[in-house]
Amino acid sequence: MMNVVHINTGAKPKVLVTRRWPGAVEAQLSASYETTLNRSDTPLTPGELRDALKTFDAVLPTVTDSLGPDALDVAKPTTKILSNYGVGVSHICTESARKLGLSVTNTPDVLSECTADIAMTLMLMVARRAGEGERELRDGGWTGWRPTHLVGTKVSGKTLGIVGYGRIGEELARRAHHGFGMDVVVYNRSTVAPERLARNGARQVESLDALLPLCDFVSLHCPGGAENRHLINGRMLDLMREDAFLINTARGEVIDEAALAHALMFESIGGAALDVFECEPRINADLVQCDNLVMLPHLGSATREAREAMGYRVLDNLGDFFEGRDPRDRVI
Ligand code: 8YV
Repeated sequence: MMNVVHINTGAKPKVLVTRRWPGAVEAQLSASYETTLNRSDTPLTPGELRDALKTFDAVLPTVTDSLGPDALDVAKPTTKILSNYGVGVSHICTESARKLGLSVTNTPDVLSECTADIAMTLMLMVARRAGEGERELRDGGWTGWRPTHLVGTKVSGKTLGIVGYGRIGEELARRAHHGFGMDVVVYNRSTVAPERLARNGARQVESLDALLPLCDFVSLHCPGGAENRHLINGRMLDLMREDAFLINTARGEVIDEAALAHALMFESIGGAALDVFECEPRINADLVQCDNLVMLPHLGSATREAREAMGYRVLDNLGDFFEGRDPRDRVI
């Protein structure tokens, strides 16, 4: 059960923050609105979310609040805006939100660099076998240097395929091309402006089928949700080179995890590195067995800087909304 603390009273809009946020942002929210904080930091149940929609003018959810048709099944909501903390909004059912007349905003831009940094971290970790090395060392199994020990794959100068050339994809391209001399190939559902590609020496190909066989590394930066569910399935994994690596910092559902576990176990690809999972925080038991897999617990935006900036971006959106302007990051 959520342990809530009410702060302030008066005619200010009533705002619910569903998880703990950085202290400075919670303080600012409490100063600006009649704010309810979730001190227990446990995710809300669908029932609690429905109650919240009948009580608060604004609900500030995160990826751990599943706002599907069930949680959004409220006849006459008091809530007018879901101001999401995070850029991805695939946990919010667009159709139900539209039906209820809810505005929905997200927090783009401010986490792009940090998420691209994590994608680069994962590329390096999986190619250079950093996870395996750390496990060996901590387990007391390191017997010392030798020429054949934990030999990995060179990253610099290789070909990187980016699936989804939005802000995060472009930031990764910048790092990979200018920092690591990588050749960047892009698959994106719409045509990317030539100058955006040129900045990172990138070229766009027409399909995922065309992209995958070209790449030493494939990094996913497309939205999650129904439209991209299992975009990377067994057939797509078969199109990857047998020494190529798959990186996912987007959303877990973009990859068919059972197919990935199969590809990793049979070494039909070189390895994978995941920051996001299909059923977070539960991890597919087969994946855990795979040594050629690096896993992080959804850390893409987990820096002090990004997490504060995400909070202030929510404050910007709320300010716009309650002062009668169109929120800068409106997605619905
Ligand atoms: C967030 C993310 O930390 O912004 C996103 O979409 O995946 C992460 O960076 C998390 O989703 C907060 O809702």
